Amino acid sequence: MRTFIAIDLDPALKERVALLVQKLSRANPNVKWIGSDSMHLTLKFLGEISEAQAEEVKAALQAVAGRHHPFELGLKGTGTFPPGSRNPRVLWAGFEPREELTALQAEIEDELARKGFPKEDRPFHPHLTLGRVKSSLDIQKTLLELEGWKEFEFGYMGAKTVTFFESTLTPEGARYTVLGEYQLA
Ligand code: 2AM
Repeated sequence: MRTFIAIDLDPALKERVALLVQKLSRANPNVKWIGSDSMHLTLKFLGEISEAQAEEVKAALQAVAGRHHPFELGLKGTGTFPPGSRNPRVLWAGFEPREELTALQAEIEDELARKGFPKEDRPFHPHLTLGRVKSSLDIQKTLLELEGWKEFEFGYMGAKTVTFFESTLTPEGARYTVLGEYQLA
C-alpha cells in the first residue's frame, strides 16, 4: 500500500483555501488544483509499504503522538516549488514556522528511521499543495495572481491529531483513506 503521514486541515481553513483555489482554477485549467479532501500538511511520505510495516508505523505514531502536545498551526502566504521559479511544479500555501511542528516531524522521522524506514534527505518545508502544474501554458498569469496572496493570512487551527493515510492512485487522481488517527497528548 502507498502511504503517508500528515496533519489534516481543519474544515474552516479548508473552506478558505477552497475559495482561493476556486478563483485561481477558473483562470487556469492547466494546473491540477487540490480538492478539499486532499488538503493536508504532509509530515512524512512513506510510499509503498507492506501490511506488516503499516502496523509498525501505527505503533510508532502512537508512541510519538503521546510525547507531543497540541499546538497552533498558522497558514500564511503562498509560494512555489522550486521557489521563485517561472516554471514551477507545485503551487502552495505555507505553514508558519513553529518549533513544535519541526520537533513533531523530526521525531516521526527518527522513530521511523529506527524501524528501518529511509530518512527524507530533503529539508522539511511545511506546505499545503494548492495545485500541481500539468502544463506551463498561461502559468505566468497564475503566478502573478498567486503572488497577490504571498502574505495572506488564511488563519489558524489547532494541530491535535496526526493522521496515517493510504493513497490510492486512480485515473481521476489520488484518493486518500485514513488508516489511523493519533491524538497529541
Ligand atoms: P505534497 O505534500 O507536496 O502535496 C501524498 O502523496 C502526499 O505526500 C502528498 O501531499 C505529497 O506531496 C506528499 N509527498 C511527499 N513526497 C512525495 C513523493 N515523493 N511522491 C508522492 N507524494 C509525495
